[in-house]
Amino acid sequence: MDGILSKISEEMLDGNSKEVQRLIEEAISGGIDASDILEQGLMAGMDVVGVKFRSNEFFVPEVLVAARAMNKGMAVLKPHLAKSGVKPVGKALLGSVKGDLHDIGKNIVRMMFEGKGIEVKDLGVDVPPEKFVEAYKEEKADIIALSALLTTTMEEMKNTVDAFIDAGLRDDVIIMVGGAPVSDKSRIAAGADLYADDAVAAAEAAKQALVMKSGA
Ligand code: B1M
Repeated sequence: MDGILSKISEEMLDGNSKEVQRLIEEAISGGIDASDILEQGLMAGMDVVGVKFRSNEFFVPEVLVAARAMNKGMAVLKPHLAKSGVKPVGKALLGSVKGDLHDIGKNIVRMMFEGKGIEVKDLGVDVPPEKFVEAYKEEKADIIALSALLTTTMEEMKNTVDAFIDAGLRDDVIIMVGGAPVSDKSRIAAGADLYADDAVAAAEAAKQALVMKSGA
């Protein structure tokens, strides 16, 4: 079983979904704990993806390919994680704001969140403020993550924050914003809590906020 976890990471980086799934099955039958496979195989691989993305060694296609392999691996691993009682570090509701149909960056944010052990409910694109609030009531997430790619849709970040205020739920959630035209200045204008300029930073900031929230 030696080295199988790093092999899972390597195959994930190369986007070899089938091999990732096969190795996970082999690791499970070899008695390796599902949480070790998650942390030292898939999540460790996703950390490497993050480093390579930051250093321009990986671009969007490579990230998507690795992320797809991670998802395929997760599908095999999930039932075993549930059995061994591994809980996600928190839950995020993610979406591109109302009027915004761009989702490539949002999808990378989702993969990076999942790579950090954060459960994600992806509400898709063109998500109106009231849908975020409704979904929050149903899902009880910790983080609301808003992606905006157009200067014209950035105001929807503030409208979404305001919808949480109007619903009396603002203090219950951490609201994070991001997307190409978004900056920390726009975060302040929207009344959000966190801003991250890329998907790697977003996942790191989200995990840190969740750890602080849980008081760990
Ligand atoms: Co559009 N588009 N587009 N487009 N599009 C841009 C954004 C634009 C900059 C192009 C340009 O004019 N140079 C421009 C916006 C100008 C502006 O407002 N400042 C623009 C425009 C104008 C439009 C339309 C209005 C065009 C038209 O119809 N006249 C239209 C609007 C549609 C709508 O949304 N209502 C439109 C449509 C489209 C397509 C549908 C054709 C397609 C989207 C396909 C899709 O997403 N499924 C598209 C694309 C592909 C682009 C460009 C070329 C690429 C965007 C992208 O995916 N980048 C873009 C120009 C460009 O950026 N070169 C452009 C790659 C992606 C990985 O980066 O999304 O920035 P990004 O995500 C990053 C970070 O921003 C961050 O992490 C990601 C990874 O590190 N991030 C977060 C993202 N969300 C985050 C959330 C976080 C934290 C970080 O916390 C929650």
